[in-house]
Amino acid sequence: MLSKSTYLNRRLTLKTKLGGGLLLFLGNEESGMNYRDNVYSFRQDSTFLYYFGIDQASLTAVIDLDNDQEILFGDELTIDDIVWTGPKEAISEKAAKVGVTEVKPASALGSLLKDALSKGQTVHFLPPYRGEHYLKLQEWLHINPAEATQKASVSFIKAVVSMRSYKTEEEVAEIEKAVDTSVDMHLSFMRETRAGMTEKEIAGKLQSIAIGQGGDISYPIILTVNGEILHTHARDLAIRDGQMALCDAGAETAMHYCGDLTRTIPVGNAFTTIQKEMYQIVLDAQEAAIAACKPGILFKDVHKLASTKLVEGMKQMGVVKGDVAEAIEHDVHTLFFQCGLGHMMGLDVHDMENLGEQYVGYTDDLIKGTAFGWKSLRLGRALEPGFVLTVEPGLYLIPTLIDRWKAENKLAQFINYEKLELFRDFTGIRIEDNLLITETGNRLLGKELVKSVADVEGLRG
Ligand SMILES: [Mn+2]
Repeated sequence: MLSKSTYLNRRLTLKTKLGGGLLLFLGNEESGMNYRDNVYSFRQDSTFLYYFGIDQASLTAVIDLDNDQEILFGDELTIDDIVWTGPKEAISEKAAKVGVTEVKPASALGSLLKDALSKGQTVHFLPPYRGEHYLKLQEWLHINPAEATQKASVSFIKAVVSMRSYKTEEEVAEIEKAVDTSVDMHLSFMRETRAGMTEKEIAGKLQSIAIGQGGDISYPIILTVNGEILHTHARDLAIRDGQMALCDAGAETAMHYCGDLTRTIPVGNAFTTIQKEMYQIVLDAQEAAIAACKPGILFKDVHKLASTKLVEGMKQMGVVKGDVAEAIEHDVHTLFFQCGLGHMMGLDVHDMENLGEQYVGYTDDLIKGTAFGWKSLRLGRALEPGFVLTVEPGLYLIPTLIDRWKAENKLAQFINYEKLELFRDFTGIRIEDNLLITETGNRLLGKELVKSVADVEGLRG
């Protein structure tokens, strides 16, 4: 938990951004895996954490702007509960630590909302993403679950985004803690991975590092010798010399600020010649992109810059032909780079993604693209000091996609399909770091994690 004044100030600022009505903050519930009491690891809603800081299930908070009230709803433990859980700090004590003085039982919320609706007060809520959110909105506000997302309050969303997007010093310190743990996970991956291990065996070790340092992983670890499958997870598959292993893994701290790093290594001691050349293309693209990140530049343009570097590299490999700028205008890069260059990062690894990518990564004047490749770019807007984001270019040779484009002879004026065939089973490479936009440029967050070919191979010796 941060200081009481942090939470008081955040709520005060939020209140000045919204004219009136009632703000509803849905906390998260415990969630049963296979029966009610055998639960997934609890994760509180990030916006709830941002304004109320209490990392506990079954809480809801209300800010009544019209009557200047802040109320936390939740039930204190009964003696029956304590038999199983042991004594815990009371909700009222936790509430006091974040500057909330009014705590009511959970059952009092329904009537309060009913009352508000009958008085004609607007109840603002954020887009739901868990089953329980939809049920609560239906019960309390009579919102049809199918319409709940579109009925979410745009002014509330925009107000939250306008605050959570700018990380304060104390948040940056917490994010750097998460990145430092993520670096430790990657150092273990880069030093200890050996042929014959399974993907799961390695991923399991990395998760234990995150838990051992007081938090957990910030998303399921991607650890694979098939880096071209963007969101695959570790399998019971023994890895072999000659392959590359891609690890996309990050930790979150006990306070739930996140890190998100990716490295790609040779399973043996060294990259093959072709792996090395392709790796260098991705690294050059990443370094060019990072160097370009500063206040004022559209991240969409940084994405385009990275795409250009990737296509220039693929031209050197003989796979792309013709004018690179023209090739980019035709989206040739999406054959190798189908996703976005990066995203905001904070209390969520894809920060505020549940609030809507258009509101978080774009603006009223900059609408998110819908074309293949561009639709996966979560962040496009102009960068500002205080933004924390990832920069993660990659080259992904997806056999099914290559076959599809080849069958259609798609953009054949720019692609040497004969040459491309040699890369059909190349797999994929990604390199990802986290940075803070400063007044003059940017700063890499966390301890340095090596990434040059020589340094990576140095750890593999
Ligand atoms: Mn990422």
